[in-house]
This record gives sequence, C-alpha cells and structure tokens, in this order.
Amino acid sequence: MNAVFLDASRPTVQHAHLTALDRKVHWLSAWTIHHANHLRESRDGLKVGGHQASSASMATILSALYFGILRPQDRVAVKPHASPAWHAIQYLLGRQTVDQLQRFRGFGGAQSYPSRTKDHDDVDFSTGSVGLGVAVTAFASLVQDYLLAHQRLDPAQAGRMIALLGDAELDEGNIYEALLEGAKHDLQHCWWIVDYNRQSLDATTANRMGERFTRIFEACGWTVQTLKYGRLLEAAFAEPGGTALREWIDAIPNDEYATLSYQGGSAWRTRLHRDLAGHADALALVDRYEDDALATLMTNLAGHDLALLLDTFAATTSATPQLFVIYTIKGFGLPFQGHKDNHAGLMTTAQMAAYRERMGVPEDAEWERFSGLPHEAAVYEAVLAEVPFVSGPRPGGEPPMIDVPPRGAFPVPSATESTQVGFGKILNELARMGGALADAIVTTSPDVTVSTNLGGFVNQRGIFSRTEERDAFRDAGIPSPLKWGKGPTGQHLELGIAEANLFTLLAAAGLSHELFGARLLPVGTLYDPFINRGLDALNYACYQGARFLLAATPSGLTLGPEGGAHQSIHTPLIGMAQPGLTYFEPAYVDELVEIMRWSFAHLQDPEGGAVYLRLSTRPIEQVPRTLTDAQLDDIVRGAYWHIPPAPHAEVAIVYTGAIAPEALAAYHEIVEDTPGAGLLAVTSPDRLHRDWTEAQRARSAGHQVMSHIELLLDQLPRSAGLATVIDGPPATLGWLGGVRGQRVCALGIDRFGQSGDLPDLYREYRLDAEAIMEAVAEVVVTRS
Ligand SMILES: Cc1ncc(C[n+]2csc(CCOP(=O)(O)OP(=O)(O)O)c2C)c(N)n1
Ligand SMILES: [Mg+2]
Repeated sequence: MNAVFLDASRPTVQHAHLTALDRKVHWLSAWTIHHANHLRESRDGLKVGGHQASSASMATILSALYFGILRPQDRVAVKPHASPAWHAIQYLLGRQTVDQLQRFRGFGGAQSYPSRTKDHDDVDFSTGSVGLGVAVTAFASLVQDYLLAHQRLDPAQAGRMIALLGDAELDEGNIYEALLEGAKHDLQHCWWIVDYNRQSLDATTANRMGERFTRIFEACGWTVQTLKYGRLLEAAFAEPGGTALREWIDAIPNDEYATLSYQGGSAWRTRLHRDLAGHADALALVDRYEDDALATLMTNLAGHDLALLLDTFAATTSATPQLFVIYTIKGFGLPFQGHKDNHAGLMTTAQMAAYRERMGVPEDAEWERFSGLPHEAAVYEAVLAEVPFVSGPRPGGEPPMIDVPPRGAFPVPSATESTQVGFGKILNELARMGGALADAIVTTSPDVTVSTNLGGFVNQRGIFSRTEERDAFRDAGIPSPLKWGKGPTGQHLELGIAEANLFTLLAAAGLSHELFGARLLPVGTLYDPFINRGLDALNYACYQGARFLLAATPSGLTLGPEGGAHQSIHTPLIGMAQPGLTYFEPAYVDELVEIMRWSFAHLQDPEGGAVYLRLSTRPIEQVPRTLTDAQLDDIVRGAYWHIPPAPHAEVAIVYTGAIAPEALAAYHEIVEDTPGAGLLAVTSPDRLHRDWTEAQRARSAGHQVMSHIELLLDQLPRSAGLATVIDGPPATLGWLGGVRGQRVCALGIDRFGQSGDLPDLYREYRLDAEAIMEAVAEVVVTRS
C-alpha cells in the first residue's frame, strides 16, 4: 500500500532537498497571509486574517505527506486553518497559481479554508467547521470499502483517507460519533493525524487529555502512534545527563513549556538550571548549547522533524486505522511561537522582514517558488517531479449518467396512502426492477430503516458488511417481515443513532463519483425533527456539493400521538434556506413518483445537487387522475393548480403536504360563497421561491422572464387573496403574497406541538378546514 519515496541510497540528499522545500512551505504560508493583510489594498477596513501560527504548526507534517508519502489516490481533509500551508504545497507542486495565493481570502482567490467547490486547486474534502473534515474521512473509507466489495473500484486505486486535525478539534463530539460507527464497520485505511500543539483558539489546553485520547482510540480498535520528540532531542537524551533532561521535559506542564518556547534560549537555560540543579551531567549537557541552539534543541518536537515524519509514515503499512498524535509548537519558527494568544496573531511588517532574512528569501522574490534555496530551481523541479503524489492521475471524474425508469414503471398508489409508504414502495419497486439505477442506489439510516419504510428495498438488496453475517432469526425460522442478513453485496449501510453520522456518510457517498470515479445514488432516511441533530453535517455535505436524496419522515404536527418532541416544526425553512439542497413536500404519491424521478436525475446533473423530501405517515385519500405532462412538469417546478381559479376568483387556498385533505375540505366549503376560487398545490416551496428570486435577478439583468409562481398566480386577479396552509412554519408560504402584491393569511405551526389526535391538534394549532375557512374570510372580507 505504501510507496516509499526516499531513495535509500541517497537519503541525506533527498532529505536535504525536502527540508529546503519544507522551508519554502513555511515561508510561503506566512507570506501569503502577510500579503493579504498588509500589502493588498484594503477597501473596507476589515481584518483579512489567516492563521500564521496554525500553519507553521502543521507545515512540516503536510510537507512530509505531500512530498514523500501520499499517492494520487490518497484523500486528505486538511485542518482548516492550515489552508495557506496546503495551498503553498500545491503551488510548489505546480498545482496552484501565484495569482490565487496573492488573492488568498480575496474574492475569486484561494479560500480561507480548503473548499472543494470554490478553490481552484484539487481539494479532497472541504473543511472549516472543525471535526467534520475528520469524520468525513472515516465515512469516505467506508464508501471505498463498499465500492471495493461491489467491485466498482480497482483495488490498485484504493487510497488512504487521511484527516489532519488540530488537538482542540478533538473536543468535537462528532469525531467520537464517527469513531464509534467506524469501529462497527471495521474501518480501515484511515489515518487521523493530530497537530498536537496543545493550544486551542483561546489558550494553552489542559494536560489531562493526552493519555485519555490514546485509550479512547485504542478501545475502538485504532493503533495510536505518539510522536513526541525530534531526533535532535532524542540524541541529547542519549547523552550523559539526557535521562534527567527527558524526565524534566516529560513532566513540564503544557503552558510552562509553551511559555519557555516563546521566551527562547536564555529563559530555557535559567529554568533548566533551577529545576535540574542537582543534576551536574544534565546541566553540562544543557550548557554545551548556545542560547539559540538550546532553544532549537528544546523545541525539537517530532512534528518539526521532517525525516522522522517521513520514516514514520512510510513505515505505517497496516490497514488498521491509525491515530498519530504528533507533538508540535503552535507558531513554530515565528516570533509568537508558543504564545497563548497566537491563534489569530499576524507578524508585523518588521517581523516579516526579519523572518524573510532568516529564511534566506531575497526581497522582491517572495513569491518565487525556489528563491533563496541552496540549489537552483531545476534541482527542486526534478525532486518534485518524482513525488509519488503527482505520479499519476487522481481517481474520480464524471461517470456516465444513469437513466431513470419511465413513469409507467412505478407502482400505482393505493386509494389511501401516505407519502412515507409511497416512498418505500417506489424504492421497493426500483429494487425489484433492477438495472443500473437500482444498482447505484445505496440506502442508509441511523437506526430508523424499518420505521421510515426502507424495509422493502433492504429485503431485496441486503445490508452491507465486508463479511457475511447471517440473520439468526431467519435461520431459526422465526417469522419476520425483514431480512437482516449482511454481506459484501448489500446495498444498505445501517448506522447507529447519530444523525450527524448519517449526513457525513451522505457527504462521502454523495461525492463517490468525484472521489472514486464510481457513481452512487445515496438515499438516507431519518425522522424529520432530527435533521436539527445533524444540521451542521448536512450543511457540510451540501457545501461540498455532495449528491444524495434525503427522505425525512414523519414530519410535522401530523405525527399526532408521538407528541412535541418528535413533531418537526421549522424544517421547511431549513429546506428552503439550505443551498445545495432542494426541498419537496408532496401531498400525493403520484406527485412523489415524479419528484423522485426528477431527483435521481438531479443527483447526477453536473449543475444539480441534493434533494430533501419532507414526508408524512398520514394516509390520505389519493386523487384518481392521470397527470398530464404539463402537470408533471408543474409538480417538479414546485406548484400546480389542483383546481384552477376562474378569472374573477376572489381567493385561492394554497397548501403544502399532508394537510391537503383539510385544504380540499375547506375549498369545497368556501366555493359556494366565493365561486371560482382556486386551489393551489405547492409541492416545493423551495423551488418555487428560488425560481422567483432568480427571475427577479434575471429581469434586473435585462432578461424578460417570468417565474413559475408568477405564471401560476397570473391566473388570479391581483385583488384575490391567498389563504396558505402547511404543517410547518407559516413563513414557508407567507411570501407568496409578495409575488403579485396579494393579501395573504398564512397558517402553520409556530409553537411546540404535543400529543393528540389530528382533529384536536389541527383545531388547536389552526390547521383544520375551519381555520382555513377563517383564513379565507380574513383575506376576502378585509379586502378593500
Ligand atoms: C465547529 C467550529 N467551532 C469553532 C470554530 C472556530 N475555531 C477555529 S480553529 C479553533 C481552535 C483550533 O484549535 P486546534 O484545533 O488545536 O488547532 P490549532 O490552530 O491549534 O492547530 C476554533 C475554536 C470552528 N472553526 N469550527
Ligand atoms: Mg491546537
């Protein structure tokens, strides 16, 4: 699995060249940030920022990986605030332009934190919200195992999934959720490399966690490699007096070590003389070093020793997941190294000039790739050309689109059905039909597979596990509607109850085509209220452009007896507000069929994205009808006239989702008094709203376009009112009044729910036909 780059016959020459390149990484990352803050014109007075200390802390670890260890198929999530160091490496490798570095944190330039979608160089995983980049590597590894087992990935193209993280990042709970899930799935080929500088954003971190991290990871089956000291220090420890020196440095608290690292040589000497007063050998050893050399020795931690890192990584060939805890100093080599306040610290112009001198970079050659290095550029070009990471193409790409079966291939719903049951039947039918689409689907759920109706699909396609596991109940002849056997051909990934893991897995699986060159169509289910539980991970998946279908069910007050803890309220607004995710909430199963057909195409469209279906367990009477092509088109565009208005209509009732029967009942009540009223079905408030704002933008750019909702509402007189209703926030549909300046009364949920049956709940929360009629009266009667 490991390509060892270092040529054993010439290790010192190779090391020297790589050390020189590593120096350049340190320099360029500090300079890029300096340029953005001190040299580029500022038009708004805002601090630009960037993290010189965090980059310096990790630069050598990055250099070791990218210049010596990684192969094209390895994928890395980089500690967000080390992005300047990462971009510097890409620049040295010829994969990033100087223009991008010069525009770091500027519009159109290299992003503050590595971004798959916005950066121009080849970011594997976006990072920024700490913890998520770590977890996604575990799930990417699981997806890789899935593809290997399904023979959709050439084993020679399998890589290591690597996360580079800060030590304070280890406080993020989602890391441990991923750790537990990884253990269940026998995670492999995953490395998490901790930049153990013992500093967070605010301060130096506590001493007490070090050992515990080791125990936690080992308990989950990981190998923990702790790299503490560099080779200079190790050599000193081997000298007479070295043992006492080691014991001293082992015992010193983090904050005191950091303080001395900041203060430098004479402070080290004073302190060592005080603490090692009885150890003549040790003091003799210490006094062999001048102040600067003593500071270098005492800060010679493993994370700053390139050769040690190269050797350690190259020697790690096991498939077992690895946690590397690598001691470093935050701000290493910079004037604020070790200072507890250095997280956002920026070198002053004078400090930067001194640093430039120290790094041997000539003035006006700050951006040159190899300026100030001992050899001419051709030497380093030759070294870089041999780097295994650039030895071949990276896997991934845009696999061919998979056709979606025609509408007629899907089941006809029963007379009375819920969208959740309809969803299960559609997937079940897809599994039964077979073909490329069914084979590309991978379902997943955080322990709600059965209760979200994925059972039919799972029964047919099986649960994934790298090894065969039999279903003991089935073997014992105990009747159950669900087969729970597992094996390498299974297409369902069963997760424990941790919704963040669901979204992180959907992020990884939803990027399978780009990461591994194999297209998957991930379908995840969960209870709608628990979207909140994994919201940052959902946002993270969307930010990376991951493609997945999320079915959230049950939703809303309509859940009834389950009560307020399970009744989702504000998820429609999440669906509308979340970029990269298109939210639908159909009422009828024939609508759902079309929306799912559209979704499977949208997941594969280069301009597409992820989809969120907000579904319900409420069985509702279906409308016996054959939808026309125009109606089908309207359904996926977000709305259609369930009952079109007459030209003189005074009002329209607008509804979304499982509340449709109440809207219909109210409609039939009011239509006598307000003849010609319309009934508008909104299947996607999100698409409708987005289309409207896009049309406004297009018009301001001089294009004559009308949005779908404008065209629909154009069929109503401008004086007609709108009574809107959704089992969700009233604001989801309330904006419709603004489209053509119509009076609106928006019904919905804006208080916590509670247990009850639907008549009681709909009455209490004003979702019943009576409330809708009252809303109609409001907009009709008060019309001036
Ligand atoms: C979820 C989240 N919370 C807070 C932050 C703000 N933040 C960025 S870096 C950081 C501390 C990082 O410390 P550490 O992980 O040890 O990294 P170091 O800079 O020391 O290498 C914090 C709190 C964030 N990016 N993401
Ligand atoms: Mg830290």
